[in-house]
Amino acid sequence: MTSGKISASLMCADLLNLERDIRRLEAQGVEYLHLDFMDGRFVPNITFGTGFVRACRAAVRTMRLDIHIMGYRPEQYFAPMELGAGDLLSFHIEACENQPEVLRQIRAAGAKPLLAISPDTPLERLKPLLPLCDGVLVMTVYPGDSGRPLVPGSFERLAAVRDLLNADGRPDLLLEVDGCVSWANTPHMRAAGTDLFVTGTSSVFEGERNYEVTVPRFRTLIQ
Ligand code: S6P
Ligand code: MG
Repeated sequence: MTSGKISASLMCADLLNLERDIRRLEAQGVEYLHLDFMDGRFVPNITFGTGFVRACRAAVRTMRLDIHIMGYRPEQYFAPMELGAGDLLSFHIEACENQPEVLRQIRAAGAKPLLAISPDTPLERLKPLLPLCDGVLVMTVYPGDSGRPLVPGSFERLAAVRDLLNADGRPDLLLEVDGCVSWANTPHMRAAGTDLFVTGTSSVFEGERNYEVTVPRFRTLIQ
């Protein structure tokens, strides 16, 4: 198994000093910048708009964007976000009606499509879509905000998704975990076969956000 990768959740950074934080995360070799796009309906919260996503794409030098849309009709945002090559784009299967077509649109834009799944959604719903996607983002908290508690049974759920991918002959698909990826939870998530870890207030961004210490410490957990 290759080493796990880090996706740093921007909503957990210093919101008044985002460019500085982006540079500091890149200096630590963080691979992805996780952008939580919310529509105020699928989840009550609002974070930022499509123009902000474009600004982040222009700002990153070594990180790739890992865009997580928590909103209905995700496809309406692809063009204004200027979705493009190198981006990861996950959308919730609970918030989208024509999933095969939306997956196709993401791929046509040059991005990698991932299926996001909320904690109470049956995993069987992923099955018919696996041949069309590049991975699965498993929410291990209820979506909508940072700092939420882990949903019980999440380690087993991650392992079940990994089994599903393997059984489908797709061990190459990316397994991403999002929610309470804490110091204590991460080794269990890694053992369940997770590749990509969305880090937030419970690890890399905790306390004073001392990325020079927290990122290398996190890295030791996902080798
Ligand atoms: C939640 C969002 C996440 C959070 C992340 C925060 O709706 O999708 O990406 O930003 O989970 O991490 P933590 O460590 O505060 O739970
Ligand atoms: Mg997220």
